[in-house]
Amino acid sequence: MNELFLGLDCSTQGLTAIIIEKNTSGVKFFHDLDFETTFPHYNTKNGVLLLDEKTVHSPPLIWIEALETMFDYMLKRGVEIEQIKAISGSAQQHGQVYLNSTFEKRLKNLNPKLSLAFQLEHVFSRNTSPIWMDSSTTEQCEEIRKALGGKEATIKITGSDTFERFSGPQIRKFYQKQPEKYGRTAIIHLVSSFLSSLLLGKNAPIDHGDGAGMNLMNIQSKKWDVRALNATAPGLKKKLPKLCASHKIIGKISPYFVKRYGFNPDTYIVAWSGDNPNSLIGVGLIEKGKVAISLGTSDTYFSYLKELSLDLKGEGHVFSAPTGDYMSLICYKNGSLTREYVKNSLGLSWQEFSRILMNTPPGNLGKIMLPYYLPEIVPLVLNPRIMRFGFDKFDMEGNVRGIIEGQFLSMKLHSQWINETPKEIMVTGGASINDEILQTIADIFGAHVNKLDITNSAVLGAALRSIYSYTRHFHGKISWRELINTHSKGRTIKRITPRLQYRQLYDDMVKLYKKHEDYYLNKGPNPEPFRKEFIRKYFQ
Ligand code: XUL
Repeated sequence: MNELFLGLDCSTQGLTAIIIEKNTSGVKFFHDLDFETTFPHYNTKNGVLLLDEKTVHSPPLIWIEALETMFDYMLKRGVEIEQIKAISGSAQQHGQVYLNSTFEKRLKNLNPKLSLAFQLEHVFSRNTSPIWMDSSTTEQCEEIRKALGGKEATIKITGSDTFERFSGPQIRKFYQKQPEKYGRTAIIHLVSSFLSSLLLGKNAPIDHGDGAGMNLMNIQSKKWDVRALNATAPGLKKKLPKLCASHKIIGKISPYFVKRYGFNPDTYIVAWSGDNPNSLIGVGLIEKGKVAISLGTSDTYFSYLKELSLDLKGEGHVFSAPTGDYMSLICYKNGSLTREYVKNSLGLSWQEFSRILMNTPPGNLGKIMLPYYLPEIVPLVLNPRIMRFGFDKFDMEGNVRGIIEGQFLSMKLHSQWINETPKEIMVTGGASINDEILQTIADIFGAHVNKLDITNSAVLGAALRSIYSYTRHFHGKISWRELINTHSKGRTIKRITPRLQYRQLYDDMVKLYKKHEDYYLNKGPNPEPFRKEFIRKYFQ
């Protein structure tokens, strides 16, 4: 009999679904919905509402409408919905959904004849949700960090320093600026636990992976940390869902979906998690030695950690991994939107962009770009500006190579704390289809880059997590290795080799890049003589 498993991924820009079977690597169903174009009535740009340069929200109702539109589409396509055994999901991390006291009552009394978005329109105590792109909470970050005893103490308690986009500082800002609305908030979900609550028909727990991105969960005990709660907002504990292990089966699907879409009443819901923890599974990182780079709206660099190992400098994060171990992560806000901005401002198609990248010399003739089109997380840049050294915005070649080298030199520089010199990099996310970008990554890191046939590894990871939990529940043991071997291992469709002749050049260029970053951000010495020296060494 066909045992099907559904994974969903609610990212910044869209919702994706995948259906797979337990014992074969084939994909039974795959579909993507883009928020901006499918739901234009929410007036989002790339799925977000830019309220001001630092304040970035999304309308949570769009996520509900996307979920039901996806199920409508599955029905229309004749998907064997009743054969789905378990569902898990992935969502952009950190974003919060603020709900009033009617939320759970409404979830329990949904009318299957009416749409979900219609019935849940009034459950919000805040109509928009701050998301991970928001950087408006510097003040609150400082207050919480101070209350927890400083940066190192904060990192030791929560796994990360306080960050503008993390849920705790965001909740504190809401409490400070809109205390009445905070008072009327019965529960605060993450995007992941919000969506799993819909499927479950009641409030769902937050899993340890996504919980670690809040500055509220103790990274050792995996419980809400009383000191962090107190430093954030009064009465917060009562407003937070429970925490649970990422592999937990949190219940069966709500009768609403059984009646409206024909799901089997015995379909199990597995805790949802953040997109990065899900990707870790999707690309098959369950042991040390490999790292992954995700090229999405955000670019992230992550790896599996057997043991808790913190970045006391404070740029990176440690989250719980779906395996119950840990993962390290560094997140860059200037990902695909910045690449797209540079491409568009030069009037290029992606094909032309790639051709230029292929035909320009590694090292960019000594031209250096600091790629801060948006406020940046690593390093912290709150007043963004693209900085060019040795060229201007009209130099087509300089800009194309400049943006790609700038992004990945920065990634190489700021990932050094992980202490893992990768020999293999798994690359995922939309831009991973671009071989020229992947070649630049391979050259800069001096590592093989593996390109996968499924670019959305988060949605694949979600489906795999649902298989893992279901099988563990019904058949006892299942190993991650077994699952990864069946579903992730054979997905490498291309292996890009680093060109050894550029190793020394890029080692020097990372140092040169750092001098430019120090100059611009920390008032360091003028890097121009070093840039000239680099040009003399490699291009004259
Ligand atoms: C991770 C982060 C982003 C979001 C967007 O810390 O902020 O990667 O999860 O998808």
